[in-house]
Amino acid sequence: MKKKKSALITGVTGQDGAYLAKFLLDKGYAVFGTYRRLSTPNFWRLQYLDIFDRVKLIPADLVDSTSIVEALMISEPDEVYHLAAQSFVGASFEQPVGAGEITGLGVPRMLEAIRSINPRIRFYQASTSELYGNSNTGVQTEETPFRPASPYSAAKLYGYWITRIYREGYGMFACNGILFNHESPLRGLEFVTRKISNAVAKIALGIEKELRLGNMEAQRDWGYAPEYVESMWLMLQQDKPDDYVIATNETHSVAEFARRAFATAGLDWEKYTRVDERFLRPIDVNFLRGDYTKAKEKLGWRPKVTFERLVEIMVKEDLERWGRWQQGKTFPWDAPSYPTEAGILTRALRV
Ligand code: NAP
Ligand code: G4F
Repeated sequence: MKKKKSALITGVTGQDGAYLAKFLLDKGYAVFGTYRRLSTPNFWRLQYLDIFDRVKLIPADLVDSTSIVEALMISEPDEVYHLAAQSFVGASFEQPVGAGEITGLGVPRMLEAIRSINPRIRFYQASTSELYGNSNTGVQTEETPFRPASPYSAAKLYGYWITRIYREGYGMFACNGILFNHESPLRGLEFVTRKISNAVAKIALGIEKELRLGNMEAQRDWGYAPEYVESMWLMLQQDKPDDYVIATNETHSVAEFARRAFATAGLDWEKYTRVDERFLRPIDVNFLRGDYTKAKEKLGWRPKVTFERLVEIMVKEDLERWGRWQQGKTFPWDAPSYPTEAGILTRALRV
């Protein structure tokens, strides 16, 4: 009998890791995923998608090469999807060394381990539209120059190039997916879209009174995460390794997202939203818009869920969750145990 294809996902507990695990399980893969041994494990997304029992979990940390080697030896993968990172841009200004150590150096730790164990393993690197920074060229393609604007994106730039260097230098099948922002009800609460949808739900149900945001003029190209993970898989099924932009080619501001989100719950956003300088970054990326023509032509990939529908999906799901919570129901979910941001002290409070 033909052996099942096997995939190792680093960061399987995150938004993309969980959706990708589900996608690959549905394709018949044996799915292994690395997770961090925190004092309290973080498996809610896998439970939410009802795949917790089907993913084979391996403890590993990107700062620990031995644990990466172990994960590869246990899983013997055909494909590795390297998604683990310290992925919150705001936090990278607070922990720039951690960003370099985990998000940057984590990539060659993966690639070196693969090269020595089995260089035929196909490798996906989670690159990002943050690489463009404020390159101000309008629509961004695979050819647009990078100009990182955060410790996070500087670390991702290293990850991007080291992936290309292993591809060109050692002939490894290593691809960069340059993914623009993608969101979903499984998005972490630190990120602006989920922060908004969660707050809208709480305000609509009388649990919270206001929403505090930073730069509301920032514009992003926001897509729907479950669709984006398919592109990762498609990249690793091609004859040749390459790099691809994955995006919607549409841009909206944070203010527009907030206005629509409140409107979905029948509320006027201006009554409830305030600017709070704690959420401003030392440098921000003002405008992102990706041209996914190459992905469409070579991978046959295109986005389907519109911006309007994305906002609706996220707000409705958070409304539904908080409604169930008010009825005393319990289910895998992050928001009830998330601390109020008023208690979080950041460097911004000192400057
Ligand atoms: P996410 O939800 O924040 O997930 C990040 C994952 O990395 C989590 O599983 C986390 O584990 C793990 N991780 C963090 N530090 C680690 C370490 N030291 N060792 C091992 N694992 C560690 O991020 P996401 O939205 O799914 O994004 C997935 C990847 O795509 C990230 O690399 C991100 O930078 C990149 N990306 C995301 C987007 C987007 O819009 N979502 C766009 C472009 C690129 P814990 O659960 O233990 O924290
Ligand atoms: O939701 P964000 O934190 O996402 P950001 O910085 O664009 O990064 C995300 O997308 C990248 C792809 O481009 C990924 F590589 C990265 O891992 C991550 O997934 O912020 C979006 C925008 C920023 O301009 C930010 O300044 O929203 C602005 N914003 C305004 N108020 C806020 C807030 N962001 C957050 N997180 N919280 C606020 O209160």
